Amino acid sequence: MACQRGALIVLEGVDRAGKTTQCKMLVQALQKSGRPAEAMRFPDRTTTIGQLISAYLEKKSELEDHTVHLLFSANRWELVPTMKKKLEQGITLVVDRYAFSGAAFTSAKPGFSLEWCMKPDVGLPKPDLVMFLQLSPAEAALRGQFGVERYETRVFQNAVQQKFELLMKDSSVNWQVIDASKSVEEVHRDITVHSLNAINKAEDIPLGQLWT
Ligand code: ADP
Ligand code: 2DT
Repeated sequence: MACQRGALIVLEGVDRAGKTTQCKMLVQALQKSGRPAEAMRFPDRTTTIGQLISAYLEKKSELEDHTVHLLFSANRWELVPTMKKKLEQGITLVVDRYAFSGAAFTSAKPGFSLEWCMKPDVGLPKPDLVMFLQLSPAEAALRGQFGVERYETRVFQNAVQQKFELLMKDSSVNWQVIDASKSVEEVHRDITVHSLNAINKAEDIPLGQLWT
């Protein structure tokens, strides 16, 4: 008998919203409750393409803006066969950033339309659930300083937040806004409720294609 597929669950949000913390907690909680689950993150810096992206983010190399945008997208596409295989095996994937970060970050740069930025990711596996961890810049500031990587400035992060807000207007994607200012445990509870819902629904419907 074919096993029911796993769900594709994505966490998005600005810097320090708690994405990494919550992805880890969600995967652990799902595994503990007997549901196969694995964490993924984009960019995946372990691949050859990912290493080019990582050097760019660490400011060890320069890449033309269109070029790096397409590399971020290629980094997702190169993982698609693995993702599909795992989902088909019934494994739920909990993904830290996806195409939404891709479109939001590049379109926050001058001269890039959101529409152009979305194009290379059209047709990727469509998440069953995208949770946007909402946190104000003031609250993010309480969680520590910005890091030293590219994009980690207040002005740029504010521009990115505005682009995320545009992306969230798209009702073809199952967006859920999570109040990320609550305690780690409270946020985890909210995220778990939405995730269990998505996992149950995903069992009965085929995996979709993003932005088609
Ligand atoms: P992101 O991956 O979104 O950048 P992290 O999960 O790395 O965020 O969290 C950023 C910082 O904020 C870490 O020091 C983490 O311990 C802390 N943090 C995460 N969630 C919360 C929360 N709900 N309340 C307070 N601090 C948090
Ligand atoms: P972290 O590894 O700390 O999440 O930082 N980004 C990410 C893009 O510009 N485009 C993308 O497609 C993705 C997935 C967001 C990664 C940085 O790279 C940005 C922050």
